[in-house]
Amino acid sequence: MTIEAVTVYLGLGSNMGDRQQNLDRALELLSRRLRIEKFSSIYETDPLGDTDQSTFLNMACQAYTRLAPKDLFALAKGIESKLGRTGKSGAPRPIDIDILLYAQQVIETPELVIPHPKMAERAFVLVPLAEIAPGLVYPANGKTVKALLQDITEQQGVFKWENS
Ligand code: PH2
Ligand code: MG
Ligand code: MG
Repeated sequence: MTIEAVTVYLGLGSNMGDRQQNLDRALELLSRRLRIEKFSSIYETDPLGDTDQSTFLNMACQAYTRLAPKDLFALAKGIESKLGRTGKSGAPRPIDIDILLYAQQVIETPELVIPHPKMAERAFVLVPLAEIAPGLVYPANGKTVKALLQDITEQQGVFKWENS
């Protein structure tokens, strides 16, 4: 099904193997199917949730696509598998590709929830996202990404990665 092209935001993270190369390869594979318009710097971030794992490299990108949400999700999962991701959702991973926002749509299906349910509380998502889209509006509460970031008191653990 062809649908109208939309702007989407993706969050990428890696904490296994050659993390920077994993991000580069994921972007390269994404760019075969999406028009990547902007990407943030890379940040090294302390693990959130299960803190007993290696530090992450995280970044965000803005893309333009005609893929429907479920097809974009399938693309992201396919690239995760291609780059060697296995195991449970919280486990260390060569690459995690999360759909943060799909236009201003709110989608809640058993497989896929957009906006990403935890994005508003995670500095490792908001810091890179604010770099490329500070004025972007979070549909749930009408706040901008910049405002969401200011709401987070805990911004430690996110450092600009020297190589980026
Ligand atoms: N992803 C998680 C859980 N915790 N912590 C950091 N720093 N970066 C992540 O990408 C991350 C995390 C689940 O996807
Ligand atoms: Mg994910
Ligand atoms: Mg994730």
